[in-house]
Amino acid sequence: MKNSIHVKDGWFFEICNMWPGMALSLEIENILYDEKSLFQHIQVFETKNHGKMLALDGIIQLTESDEFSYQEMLAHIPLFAHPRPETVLVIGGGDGGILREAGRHACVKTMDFCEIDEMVITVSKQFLPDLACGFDDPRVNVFIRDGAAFVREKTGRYDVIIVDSSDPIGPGEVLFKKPFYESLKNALKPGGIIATQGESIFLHQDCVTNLAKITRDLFKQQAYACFIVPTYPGGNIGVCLGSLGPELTRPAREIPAELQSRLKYYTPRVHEAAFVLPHFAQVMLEAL
Ligand code: SPM
Repeated sequence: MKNSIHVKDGWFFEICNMWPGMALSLEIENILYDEKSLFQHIQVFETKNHGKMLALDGIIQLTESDEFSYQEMLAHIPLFAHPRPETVLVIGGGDGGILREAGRHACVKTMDFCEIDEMVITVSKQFLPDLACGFDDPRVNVFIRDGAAFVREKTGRYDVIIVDSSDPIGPGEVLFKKPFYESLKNALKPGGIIATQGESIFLHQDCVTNLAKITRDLFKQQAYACFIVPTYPGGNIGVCLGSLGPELTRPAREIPAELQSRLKYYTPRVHEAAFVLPHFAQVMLEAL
């Protein structure tokens, strides 16, 4: 299943079989970058109203207007659920946004970062410096490798692992399968937490239930949180979490006032609220 790239009359159309019968369109002013890497088609657009936009294989990964929501929630939910995260692994997310957020935690000592496509990092450093600043953190160690293979070799190494994947089409597909989750669990220290890009509870119910089943089988605690990202289809996306110990649905630590003042989406109350799901989703996940 491949996406096709649609740009017509000054508009970018995101059209994908994963959300059939609908398209997400943004008005664009310029194409800043348009090349194929070994793995995928990478494009950066200047949009009319949403700042710069990064698309991979025709799917919007982020826009400057609302990227804060995704990066903050995928990073701060697991990091604040952990009482003292020191060793962190980030898989995927070559734009650097998750590293930027994880680096805001003073207790974090090292951040290993594994991305399969080096060109995404290079392009982000050139066009998206407000995200790629995440790579400037001296605690970051970059590995250009297949994330599934990388994590398979690690045992008992990380307090928190965050998987910022694209959708399960193309290079991201393996990151939605059980063997990958088994490796993630094995790579955690006792009491560790994983958080993975969990797709939309409205648009991808098979995917969300599959991730919930996998994490329920493997982890002591499992939960799904969802939040708003206007420039993803349906305007929402989720994070699937698994924990070897800590409660996931509320922060284990207080957020320093200085850090809170720099965030735009995450607060301790938003953390808790993100796990309160609409009734249909609650029924769907409890029925597993
Ligand atoms: N750091 C930003 C990278 C974004 N990774 C996730 C992108 C998901 C895009 N598709 C969303 C589809 C939601 N149904």
